[in-house]
Amino acid sequence: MKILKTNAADDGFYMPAEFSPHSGCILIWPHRRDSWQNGGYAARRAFVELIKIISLSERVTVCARYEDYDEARRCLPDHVRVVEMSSDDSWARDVAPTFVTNGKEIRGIDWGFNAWGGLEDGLYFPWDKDNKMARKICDIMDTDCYDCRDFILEGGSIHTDGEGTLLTTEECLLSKGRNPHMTKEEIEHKLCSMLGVSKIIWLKRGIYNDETNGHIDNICAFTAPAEVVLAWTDDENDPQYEISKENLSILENSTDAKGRRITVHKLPQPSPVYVTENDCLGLDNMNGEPTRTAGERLAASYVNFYISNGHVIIPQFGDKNDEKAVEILQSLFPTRKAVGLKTENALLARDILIGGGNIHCITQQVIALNSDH
Ligand code: KQY
Repeated sequence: MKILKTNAADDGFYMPAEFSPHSGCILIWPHRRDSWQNGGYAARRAFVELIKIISLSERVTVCARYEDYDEARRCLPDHVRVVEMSSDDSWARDVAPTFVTNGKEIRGIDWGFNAWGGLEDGLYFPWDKDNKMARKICDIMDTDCYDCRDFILEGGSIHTDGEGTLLTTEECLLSKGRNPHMTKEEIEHKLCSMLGVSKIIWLKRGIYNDETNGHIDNICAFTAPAEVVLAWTDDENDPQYEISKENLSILENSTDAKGRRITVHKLPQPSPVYVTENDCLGLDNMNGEPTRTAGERLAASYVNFYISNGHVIIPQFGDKNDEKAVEILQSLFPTRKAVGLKTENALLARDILIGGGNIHCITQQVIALNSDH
């Protein structure tokens, strides 16, 4: 594996859209007892059910710490690859490399990671093991790796259409805890030069109370070039209403890199999901402080879905809008099967949500070369 100091776009590389073919998917076995309640057992069950679906149509690699390797290996199907790797938590979208291609070769980008805001408003300390994962994963995947550690970025804070357009939020990318020394224009320049995009659509804010400073992957996602889904509520009393309305207006008044207007599909929000006393009892403290408070609103959203080669896998919260979300996404992805993440007696997505994110946040796609398909 070579460590590259050049810019990916100058080398002819770009980031494809998530709905392009994948060669695989990377996840990290959950272990933090202050992120995942009750020792992480419910979260692990959710991860395993998710992995079973993803691995029907693409190769899944799970990184597990030394202490967890045996258990991960025992719980996961034989065809899933388990590799030993240190980590601080389990958010593969944010700590694994962003993969880019020139059509003939795949390379990874190793961004700086500081746990969503470092000492300013980050969510845990230390984060050095997470920060080293992208490079290690490039080694396993046999891809060269761009060294972009001087720029803090998480995979969940960007979405591309693979045709030159990138979606992000100001709340996140302009936050004080990431790259405060850079102007918005400098950040745009960095994204264009590393991801091969030429147009950035800046939404204002992400999902209400999203502790990542409003990652895009919870509020808006491309479903096709010039088509997005946007998390939506009609409830004017919900703080989410103003946020979604403002973003809708931005999207409706934007064109993409190819000059096309954006079609926006509203994806209804689940009713607010709150942390319960019982949830709190199952969580360890972090440095003596609780990580969750009973009554706290979690950043639930159906937009946090994962697109595998064969499926679109959607969080489910036991809500009246669960089926509606699956129906809408099925109509937008006619060549894939839309499925909700649940079993008969468990709301698996809620078990992931307690940790602070959902399906998209715990999965990182490995892109495929066209010749692989
Ligand atoms: O990408 C994400 N949504 C990760 C959130 C991390 C929360 C840590 N408890």
